Amino acid sequence: MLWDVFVRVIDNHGDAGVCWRLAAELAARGEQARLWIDDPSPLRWMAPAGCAGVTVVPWTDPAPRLEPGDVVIEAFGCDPPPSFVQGITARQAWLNLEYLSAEPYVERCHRLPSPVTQGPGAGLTKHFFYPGFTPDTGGLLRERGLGQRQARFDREAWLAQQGVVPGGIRLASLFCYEPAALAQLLARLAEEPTTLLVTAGRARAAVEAVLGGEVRQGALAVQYLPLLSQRDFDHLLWSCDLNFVRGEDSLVRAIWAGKPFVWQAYPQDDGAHHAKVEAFLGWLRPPPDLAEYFRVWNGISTGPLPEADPLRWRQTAELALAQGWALPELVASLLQYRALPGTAAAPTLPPADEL
Ligand code: TRH
Repeated sequence: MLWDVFVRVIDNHGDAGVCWRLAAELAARGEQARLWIDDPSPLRWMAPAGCAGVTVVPWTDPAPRLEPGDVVIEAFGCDPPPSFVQGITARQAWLNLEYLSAEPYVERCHRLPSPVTQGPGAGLTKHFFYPGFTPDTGGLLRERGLGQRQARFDREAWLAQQGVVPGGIRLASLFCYEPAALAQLLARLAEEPTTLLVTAGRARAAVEAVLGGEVRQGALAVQYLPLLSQRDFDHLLWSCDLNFVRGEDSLVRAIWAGKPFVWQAYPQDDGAHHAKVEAFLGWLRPPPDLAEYFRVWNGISTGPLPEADPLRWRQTAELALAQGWALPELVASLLQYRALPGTAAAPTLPPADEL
């Protein structure tokens, strides 16, 4: 089947990152995908090799005139162009893919219909589709073959390629916005030999704002990374003993890495991200010191970063990995949904997921 995936890049990398991953995984499962994106430039570094089965369609104004495929996925309510919507009929499934959250509304809203009352699509019905952390949601995106890739991964060789000599010391990665506790974190990491691999963009700027031009503080050495491909971003997470991630896509990748992680939710002016963090902690069930660590990192608590017990941190990460693997896989959920009667005819059942 042909899937049209629409996304607008608002800011940061998550919109493009999630939708590229989704399109690539549809293609890996034998589907054809067109990724309509208003700013394809991040894909040059995220996915330099492209992907067979995925066509990137620059979403220009006016939009290219293409007939809708079999399924339309509108990511994060981005409103496909009217000229395209005109061609959608009841034959197509039209889904509004929403942001990942562990909040309870996700289960309630997953698959709810959203009748279109205005514009060229009036009379049609879209359906919400929510990734999530329970069996009654679409689940988490996890590509086939991830386990095999991890098993084949050569950590030392990859680190050497990045010019990193781990030398038995603690290795941490940092992908964050501008957490208030950053200076505190750097000081804490500087207490024992640590190399901190800082990702390009906001994380780097935030670290530079604390350290200035210095790349050493106490026992801490900072190394700035270039923008990595999504594959190499995974390799980074697999290589480190501790990962700081942000937004949604890298959170999922940190879970799959199975290594201790701390997550910074996308900060919202009204503090809505606090509920998101708490809901995630409800799923993760970390020990209290680690939960407090998440809260301080997200500005929910103003106290000092607690000393988290590394062993229990590792156990939490292992539990998250196991819980994550037990969830539905997002692309498999989409394929199953598409095959249901009433969501437009589907010729075959989806391939069984590797679970
Ligand atoms: O970049 P983000 O902060 O994206 C955010 C969130 O998705 C947020 O919810 C959304 O509202 C906002 O954007 C607009 O974090 P996220 O979601 O983890 O996406 C980062 C993507 O970038 C992910 O696919 C990994 C990828 N990446 C690389 O491929 N290479 C890199 O070097 C880095 C730093 C990231």
